[in-house]
Amino acid sequence: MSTLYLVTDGAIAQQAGHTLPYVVEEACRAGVRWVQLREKTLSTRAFIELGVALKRITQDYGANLIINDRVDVALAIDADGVHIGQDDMPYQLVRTLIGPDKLIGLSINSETELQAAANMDVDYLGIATIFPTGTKQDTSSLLGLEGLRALCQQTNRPTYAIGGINAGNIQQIRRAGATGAAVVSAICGHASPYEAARHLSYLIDQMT
Ligand code: TZP
Ligand code: MG
Repeated sequence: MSTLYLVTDGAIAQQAGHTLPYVVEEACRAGVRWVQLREKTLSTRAFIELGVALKRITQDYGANLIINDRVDVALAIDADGVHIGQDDMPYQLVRTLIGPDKLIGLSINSETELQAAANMDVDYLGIATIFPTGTKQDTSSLLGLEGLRALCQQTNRPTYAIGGINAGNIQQIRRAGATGAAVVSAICGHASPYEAARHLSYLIDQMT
């Protein structure tokens, strides 16, 4: 299973001339098995409709569909899990609401946050933010490769790095000890999401 993780951004996809279902289908076709639906501006109704459309695609490929922030949306569409950040619903509440069988990912940016996550039964850690990125405005402080390495050394959980990852640096992410890499613009904003995903997954999975 590829360790490349696609996080969606409808606006970036649209600028590149794509719909999100198209991007997700192309990425899955290229081997991506982790897809996170991350929508900050959609109405709840539109979010659910998009989630249902993406679930049909991810299910066909046996890919995990994770919903960012919105536990209610994840429950409504029977997604595979939820991704939460430090300001979102606390882990224990999310787990109670979605049950033991669903996946939960948690974003962390520091050793303190890593330690706090130690007694949570999270399925993976998102490690943010690695490199400068134009995709998210309110990013946590930049960790760089050394910061990523330090955090990865202190946990046995699967770790997915995010922030400014592209074909030029994705191999360094694995060299620093992360399980995988999560990308937004490198796939959503590419003229060919299929080619981008295929190349990125080739580069990162070559390192495993
Ligand atoms: N969290 C930290 S950085 C980021 C998120 C969602 C955006 C990463 O986007 P890109 O385009 O892969 O740099
Ligand atoms: Mg969040």
